[in-house]
Amino acid sequence: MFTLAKASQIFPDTRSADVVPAITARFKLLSAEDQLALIWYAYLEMGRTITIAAPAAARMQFAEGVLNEIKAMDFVQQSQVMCDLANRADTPIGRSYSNWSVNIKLGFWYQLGQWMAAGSVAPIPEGYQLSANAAAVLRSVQEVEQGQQITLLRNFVVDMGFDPAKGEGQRVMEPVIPPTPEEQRKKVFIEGVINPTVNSYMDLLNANDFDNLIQLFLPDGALQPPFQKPIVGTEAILRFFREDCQNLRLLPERGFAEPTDGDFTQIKVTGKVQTPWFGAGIGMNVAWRFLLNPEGKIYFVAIDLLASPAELLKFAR
Ligand code: ECH
Ligand code: GLY
Ligand code: GLY
Ligand code: GLY
Repeated sequence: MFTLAKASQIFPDTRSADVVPAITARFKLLSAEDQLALIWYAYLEMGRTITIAAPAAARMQFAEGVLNEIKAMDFVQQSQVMCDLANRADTPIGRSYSNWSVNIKLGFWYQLGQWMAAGSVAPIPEGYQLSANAAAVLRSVQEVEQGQQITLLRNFVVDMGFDPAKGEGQRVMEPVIPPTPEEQRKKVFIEGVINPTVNSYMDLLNANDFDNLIQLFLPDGALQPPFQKPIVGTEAILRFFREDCQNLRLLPERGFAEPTDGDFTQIKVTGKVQTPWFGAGIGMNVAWRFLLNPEGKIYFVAIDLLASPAELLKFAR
């Protein structure tokens, strides 16, 4: 009937933002110096139009030791640490970094960025000249929409450091906050979709209620985040929710459901997602592609970052 490979092909007309992996691949070919300078310029420019929220103390405590170590170094050593991270060199700091959850990594760079701006951590050298390739990659980053820009920045940061266990090691993650109390929860409305599983999925994720959210999935169900491989099975998906999905805001707008093979149902929903880092400042255009079994359990859901806002309205039969 359905395999994971077949499930991932539902709604094949959905166009995701292929520019993101394409630009990421070009970025990876640049020297460490170029990578850091490019991120710095892109980050400064974004900061002119949107505000990034300061990370919570609960998150920063995990990076604090390494941050203090870096702060105590001289500029030459600090630049070396940053280049080593970009080069994915095998260093103690590179190994610590690779064990941190995505949000701790982002918080770490947020702090270094603050210190660079304040002059207490080595800045990008004044008048630094990007190579021609780096300048071209920077232009490409500047040309995509903001939701795609922050996805690129996030990708760049996630890929740094040195991970001997290739993602299989023990993760350092911030504590899981309690779910939103029942009486404070809001319910989404999705035009064109009346499906209790899909609505509960959105409402439970918005409430950080991961223990109930995971109940919506089949034990061998899968969730595929944008530009990633599917995460398969209860344990791995629950870990991902706790580690990477706190305080997201899902704003589904409309959708379309239809029966498919073996009494399964496939449902496509489009709308926006906000990350706690940028709040309402950036709405990423996304699609959710659900495949539900006859009992309404989730066998597969993919989240796609859409190529353009026009994709929000595309529901091909
Ligand atoms: C400086 C220069 C030196 C080098 C570096 C620097 C600092 C860079 C900094 C960058 C900060 C970047 C940030 C990016 C945040 C991006 C967040 C994104 C979130 C996307 C979330 C989505 C969620 C989708 C999902 C849905 C589900 O239904 C299931 C779960 C899930 C400048 C110092 C490096 C500081 C903060 C893109 C799409 C909807 C799949 C999660
Ligand atoms: N529609 C704005 C964005 O996704 O960046
Ligand atoms: N790629 C979206 C996330 O994991 O936050
Ligand atoms: N300040 C960003 C976050 O809490 O995720």
